[in-house]
Amino acid sequence: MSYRIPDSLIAEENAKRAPALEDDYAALGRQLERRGLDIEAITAKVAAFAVAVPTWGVGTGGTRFARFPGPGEPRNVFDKLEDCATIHQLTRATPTCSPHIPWDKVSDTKELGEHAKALGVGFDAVNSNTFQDQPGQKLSYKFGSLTHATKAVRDQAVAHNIECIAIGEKLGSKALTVWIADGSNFPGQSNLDHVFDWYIESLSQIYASLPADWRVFLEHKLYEPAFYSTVIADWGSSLMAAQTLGPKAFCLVDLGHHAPNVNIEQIVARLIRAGRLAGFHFNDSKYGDDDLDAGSIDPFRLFRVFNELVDAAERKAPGFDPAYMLDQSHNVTDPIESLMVSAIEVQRAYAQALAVDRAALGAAQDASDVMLAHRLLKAGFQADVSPILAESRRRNGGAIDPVATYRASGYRSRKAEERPDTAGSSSGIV
Ligand code: LRH
Ligand code: MN
Repeated sequence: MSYRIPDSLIAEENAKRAPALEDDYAALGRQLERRGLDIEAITAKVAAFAVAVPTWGVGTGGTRFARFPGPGEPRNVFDKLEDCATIHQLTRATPTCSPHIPWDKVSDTKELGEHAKALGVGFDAVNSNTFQDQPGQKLSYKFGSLTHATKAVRDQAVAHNIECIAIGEKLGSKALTVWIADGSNFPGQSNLDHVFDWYIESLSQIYASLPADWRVFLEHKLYEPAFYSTVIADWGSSLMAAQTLGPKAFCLVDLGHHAPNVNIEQIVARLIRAGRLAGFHFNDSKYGDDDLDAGSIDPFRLFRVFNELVDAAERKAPGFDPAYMLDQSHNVTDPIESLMVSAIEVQRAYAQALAVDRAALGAAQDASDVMLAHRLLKAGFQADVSPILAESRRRNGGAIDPVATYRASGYRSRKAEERPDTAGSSSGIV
């Protein structure tokens, strides 16, 4: 029987921290009340907030230079789901995971679904992969996949995406995320217009295979692995494609997929306006698509994104139903600790955005009172909402301090015993 953290240990660890939490929660409640905000209303929303964990994120990630696996690496998707379940057990913020095919492909998908159910984990959007060649694959994706100049390659990539939908259906997913690496490294290498035609031609076939209640999420990315042009490089190309394909096509925003200093929250506002915001791959970055932990480099940016999301929810923006997922690579930390902390930092940005006095902000904006408007927004970001996050975990049966409780459990060293090092286990990215 593989080790699971006993709920009694969580209760024990919580008992040590409950008095301090009650104190801090009451103090924050009084502080927010003075600003006309009800802490209970915020806590209730935070307790209902969920972000999906990437199955590919629970193994140690790497770069093209190296990967330094840690002890107890997940050996296969069954181990990955166990670790996803542990993240949810402690944070109560990650009830679903986002699978990646074929990295998570198994011979018996039904068995995988039952394993996940037994662990109390569900499935969010399924991700296709035509950015790598698989062993035994007939045609290579070296020069592209859904937009390859050769129709047979495009058809092979379309077939893979349709297979991902079939697998996702068995697992209970309701969306397919399509990110393609297609692009060029040399001016002249590809016709920048033809490739978009082929993208629409291929996605139309995938779109036609979507079950009635499914959505397709188009993920744009400025560059990498293509370093001169990328077919779906920005939100404009993604939105053009979504609007061409039909009402079930939406635009997914991976925070790391933009040029430095791009105003991502404004892109979010525009996609909400168009009714085409699919949702997010949350992470953080300083230079390129660094896939660092969400909120670790620029938490104010994450807050500004959530400010747009809370505003859209409050004004009941038509078609507003974003999917929240993490997409990170954990090269130097225990992936479970990084994913727990990242899920909490995403919740923190949400709670801070809920701690903005929106009526006063709107009035200051309408009065062009620049400094008052800015300070009203910053007041949300500057509120230390940690007691709200901990209290929502405690109420949901999670750990007041997930990282401390995880460490107290010895989960990682138990997994190191259970999961003998399998050289070259490709659990993380690369
Ligand atoms: C591309 C990406 C995409 C995933 C991959 C693992 O950079 O963000 O979402 O398929 O990372
Ligand atoms: Mn992504």
